[in-house]
Amino acid sequence: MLLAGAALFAAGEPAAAVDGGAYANVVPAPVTARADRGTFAIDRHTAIAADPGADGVAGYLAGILRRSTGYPLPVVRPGARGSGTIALRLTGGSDAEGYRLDVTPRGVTLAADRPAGLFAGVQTLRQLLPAAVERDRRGPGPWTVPAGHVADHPRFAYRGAMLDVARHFFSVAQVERYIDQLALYKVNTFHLHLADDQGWRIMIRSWPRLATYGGGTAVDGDPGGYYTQQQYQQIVAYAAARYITVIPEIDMPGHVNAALASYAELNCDGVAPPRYTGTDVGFSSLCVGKDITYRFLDDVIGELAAITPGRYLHIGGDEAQATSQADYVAFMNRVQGIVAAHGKSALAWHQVVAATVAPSTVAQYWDTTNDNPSVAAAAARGTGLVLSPANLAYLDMKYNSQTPLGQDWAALVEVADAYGWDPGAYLLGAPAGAIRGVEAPLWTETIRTSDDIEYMAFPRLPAIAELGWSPAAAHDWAAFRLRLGAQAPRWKALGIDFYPSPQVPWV
Ligand code: TNX
Repeated sequence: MLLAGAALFAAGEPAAAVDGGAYANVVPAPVTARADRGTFAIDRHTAIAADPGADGVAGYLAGILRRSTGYPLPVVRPGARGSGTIALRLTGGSDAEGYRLDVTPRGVTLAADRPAGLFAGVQTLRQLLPAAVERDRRGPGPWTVPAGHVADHPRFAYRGAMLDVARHFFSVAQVERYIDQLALYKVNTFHLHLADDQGWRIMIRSWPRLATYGGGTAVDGDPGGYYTQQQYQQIVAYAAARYITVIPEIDMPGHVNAALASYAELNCDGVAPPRYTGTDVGFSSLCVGKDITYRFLDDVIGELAAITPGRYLHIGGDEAQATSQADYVAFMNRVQGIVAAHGKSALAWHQVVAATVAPSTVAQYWDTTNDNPSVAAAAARGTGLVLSPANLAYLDMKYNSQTPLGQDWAALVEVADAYGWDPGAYLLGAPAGAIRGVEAPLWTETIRTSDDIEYMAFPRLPAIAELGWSPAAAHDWAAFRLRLGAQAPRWKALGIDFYPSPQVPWV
């Protein structure tokens, strides 16, 4: 088909996807992609011509290209050069993340209404270049981009990944490394699970022992740690520079042993329990009847809201087995009000639907069945849903019984399982319009290093990311496994330690 000069790979044409070279291998699959005749070559004369407002994206692209090509790639204003440029044009409409990419032998034009769209388009452009462009050392090239055209926009506004830094702590550098990997696949939301039974990972200045004592341990007695507010803001800024919004989670009323251990007065009996380094869930609860609980939460939520630019704070709400149902409902209702009082909206695990769900609250569904009438009913009443079914989207599930890391309580999750569902039609009785998107959580009871994170996230994170971005009509396992296999040289160039699933024909 390439020999015919032009080939259109629209969503839902799996046969074509194999023949289109780089354009057919983009993950997540674009809405439309067409390969044309010819190539554009980046050379030592190439400039990046950025509209005002596109300088941030231009600098990011230049950073990637300069490292591997060794070329200067100056960022200039459009008009300064005619051909030989990579032009980043802002078209000023209201499409939040869509973009158009045109590559001809004369140059590259990437156009989008918003910088976030340009950023998404840059991720596509990276995948059209040789994998060696991802190396952090200069290579010989040639740095060619096949000619063609892409018009693209996401299916869902929320495309998330979660990292649990409570069970094991990860440094700012490790978190930033993961954020860079999320950006590759157009993930736009980073959910940071900051507090759980085993550790409290963010400094709250009005309650400092949460971090200094409650953050001092991790699962198995491994080293703890916490982020200062400045470090947290560094993570938020690093994500924002990649058009990724951070959603911090303080899990409550359960999953709070680290807080209870840090302040005796938060306990109903006034006695602080020891810190916890095991992996059980569902044994701790805030004291729902005590006033100090709500002063504490007002302080915590207030400090977190002040350093979180995104709209959402995640208030947990899962597995509150140590809280009575009446207490749970009263508590979740009150906490949603505290979040609103600090100008934010709540995200909560789906058990929140047992309470009175505020119109702005979004529920995150993690159960392992597609049949949950109370969550579907909430969605029908207007509650937005983010889907993270544990047996499909949890990155801490083992791939198979031999996987050295992870758990298996929800399922063994091979790549085809992670990819094999449709978020828009998954939850029985939930209107498609209630689905805000998908999220791939990575719980870290068994995860200790960046290699561990990557081994569990790759290749399932790109699978979930594609479910979130690509049109339903593009959903095709036979084509996806080929496109996924073609990513391997990029992961190797980036030093990503991935699971080489036997389901995928790795290049
Ligand atoms: C369930 S499902 C949890 C986490 C655990 C995870 C381990 C849900 C919202 N919570 O507390 O870390 O399983 O797979």
